[in-house]
Amino acid sequence: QTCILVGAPVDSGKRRRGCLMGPDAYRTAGLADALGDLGHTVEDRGNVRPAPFTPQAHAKIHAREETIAWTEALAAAAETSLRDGLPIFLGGDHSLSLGTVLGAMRHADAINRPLFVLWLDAHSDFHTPVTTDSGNLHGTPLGYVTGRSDFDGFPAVTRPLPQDNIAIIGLRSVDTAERAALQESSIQHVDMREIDESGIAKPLTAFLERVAAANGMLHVSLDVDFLDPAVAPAVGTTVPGGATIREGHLVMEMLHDSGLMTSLDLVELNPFLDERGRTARVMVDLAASALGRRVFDRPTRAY
Ligand code: DIR
Ligand code: MN
Ligand code: MN
Ligand code: MN
Repeated sequence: QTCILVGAPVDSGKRRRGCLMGPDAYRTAGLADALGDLGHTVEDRGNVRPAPFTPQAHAKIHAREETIAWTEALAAAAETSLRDGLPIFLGGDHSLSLGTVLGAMRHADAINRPLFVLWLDAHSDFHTPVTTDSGNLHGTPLGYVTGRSDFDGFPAVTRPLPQDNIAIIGLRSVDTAERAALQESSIQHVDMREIDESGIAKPLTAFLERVAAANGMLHVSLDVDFLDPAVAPAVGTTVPGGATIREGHLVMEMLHDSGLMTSLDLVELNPFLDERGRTARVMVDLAASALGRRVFDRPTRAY
């Protein structure tokens, strides 16, 4: 495959700074070589930059205009790179996914295929600018792409992503307003209890079967805090009780076996909080598993 690395040093989606260093941390940790060693062609397109914007003061929402500018720039970058290969977006905080998922939706529309989204995260990121408590837009991408209201000033979501096409796995920090909205929605929402009770492969298999049955494209958004902070500490919003390294690799290997993944976000890495690039290296290893790294060969899974 052709893997296209797209740097997205977005740092506007929350108040704690440092995610802007993420793309270079992944480069330093050897992402391109890891994918090249697996036989892929790797093309690093450098970092995306937002168009100039005029910051305005808001009582509630942090850095709204900057995040709008990033959304426009990244939607365009995602749409373009999806035509040429499998883009891997090097974040950057999770507000970058307002843009990458929007771009993936446009691309899927253009080639007449449905888009599915797998969200690996401790949080559900299903807020709107009205329901958010924190005012941090990194908590809103799934609200945005599903067409929830009040995203004034952002690019219009003309054909919202159907809730049925989304799975969120790893949940353990869901705000009150999100909880109500999620439980009423048809988004597949898998919390840590379900993972503990049934294992992570079961809900993932159910989702991948739905993607395959619809001949869908699959955008995967991997938030560092999906993982337990004991193994992935370099993120501003750690929540104890997360996925293990083994669960992370199982998910990534299953994604590769399925042959379904068409784009990938690596988000929320804050190298400023890390020790010796440890979390960046974990994320690079997970990305490698998603692109085919194996201990031993396994048969491809036919869905
Ligand atoms: C929280 C944090 N729900 C918010 N969201 C995070 O600010 O709305 N998402 N960290 O990954
Ligand atoms: Mn997130
Ligand atoms: Mn999160
Ligand atoms: Mn429910």
